[in-house]
Amino acid sequence: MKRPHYTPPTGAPEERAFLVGILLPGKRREDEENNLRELELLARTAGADVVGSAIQSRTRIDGSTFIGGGKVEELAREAYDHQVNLVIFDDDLSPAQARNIENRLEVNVIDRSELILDIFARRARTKQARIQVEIAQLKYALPRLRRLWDHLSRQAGGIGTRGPGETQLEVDRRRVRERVAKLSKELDRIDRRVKERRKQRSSMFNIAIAGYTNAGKSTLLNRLSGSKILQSQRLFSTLDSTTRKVESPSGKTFLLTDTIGFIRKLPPHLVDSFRATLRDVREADLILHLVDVSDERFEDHIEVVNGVIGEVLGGERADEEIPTLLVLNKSDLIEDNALKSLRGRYAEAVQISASSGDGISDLLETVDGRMERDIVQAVVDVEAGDGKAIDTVEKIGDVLERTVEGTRMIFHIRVKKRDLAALENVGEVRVQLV
Ligand SMILES: Nc1nc2c(ncn2[C@@H]2O[C@H](COP(=O)(O)OP(=O)(O)OP(=O)(O)O)[C@@H](O)[C@H]2O)c(=O)[nH]1
Ligand SMILES: [Mg+2]
Repeated sequence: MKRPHYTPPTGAPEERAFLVGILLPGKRREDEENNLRELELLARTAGADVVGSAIQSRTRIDGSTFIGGGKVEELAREAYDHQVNLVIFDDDLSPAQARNIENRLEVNVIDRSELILDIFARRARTKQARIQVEIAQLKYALPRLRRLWDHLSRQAGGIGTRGPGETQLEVDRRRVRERVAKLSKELDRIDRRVKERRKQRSSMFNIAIAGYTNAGKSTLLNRLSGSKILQSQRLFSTLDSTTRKVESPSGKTFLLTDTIGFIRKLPPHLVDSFRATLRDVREADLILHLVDVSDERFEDHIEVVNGVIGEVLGGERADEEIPTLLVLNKSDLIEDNALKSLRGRYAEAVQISASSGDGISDLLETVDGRMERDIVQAVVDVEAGDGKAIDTVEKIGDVLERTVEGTRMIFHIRVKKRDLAALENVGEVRVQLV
């Protein structure tokens, strides 16, 4: 049950894909064309050969076939003419819609979510990433099991292979649910181990790089930390978080984390199961929101990223806004005039080129300033015998000096403002800002 639908033939000739977008009233054709370009990039990343595409204008979405019966006929002709073996819709299809279209076209039909899931499945390297992807895939497949059976019967062909009865489907559904439960438990275990390791860095200033896929996040982390994480033109090169220690110009150290990229219509199951990986974003003291300004749609990308960050924060820290610094990347690819106008529009943002190194010192200085604003020095006065309180102080604060006065222990610490409250909650502690 690993990859229930759309398993590309390994080593076989490439898949020949045809892309379909839909244009509803009030939407701009230009935007849909851009969406299809991005879909093409995704399809290529998944190893398919894109041989054609079409944008269908519709006044409304058809419940049973999404684009309407007539258009499905047209599509069937196109698919035949182009010798296509895969049709990819830019919008999400319901299980029934996908099934109906497939039955007519007699080739596999997938939507953007399924394609993204497939790419994630190919890219996942670590155990954690693989489990996260598999959970998302299974949850996606659950309401679509009947369609999977249709695929199988189509391949087998003939009478008597018409697919399962309800009982068989029920058994399958139960198996999928059991597998999800088992994987979730395993993920929790990994997650707890990671959490343990992370505890040690809670007193450090944590910065997460977030951004649209391909914005240059890994390139920036490499530039700032001298690491060599894979940076590539393909989408979703990074599926695991990497954290590195970086020193600012004034000598303050912070932890910088590069994590998965976001994209328009990132399947919700995926965001959900990548919660552990995205913890770095959720628990950051500062988010560097990296934007590829050489992409003509970068403003849409900013919106998408803000949306996903909102989802990631949902629940925890929902009412708290994590300080964010907008970083305009790939400035080497645009004209001076355009740069100037960007500077006017995003006065607070920093312009950089992660690949050439331009603007990096500005960025570090700005980060330095943000840390300065967020970190305070405090004197904490604790009962010397209160082991728990002392533990907490040492964990939360960066201890500069420790002295004993009678029965009291006095700490001079640097501490994040948002951790002050936690300090005041343990035992007999007196905190005084200096
Ligand atoms: N010209 C130019 N190219 C850049 C710059 N920063 C990154 N790139 C290129 O952009 C592509 C994507 O960079 P990555 O660092 O892999 O992007 P990412 O945000 O980590 O992407 P994912 O991990 O796939 O989400 C690579 O080909 C980089 O060489 C830049 O400042 N200027
Ligand atoms: Mg990356």
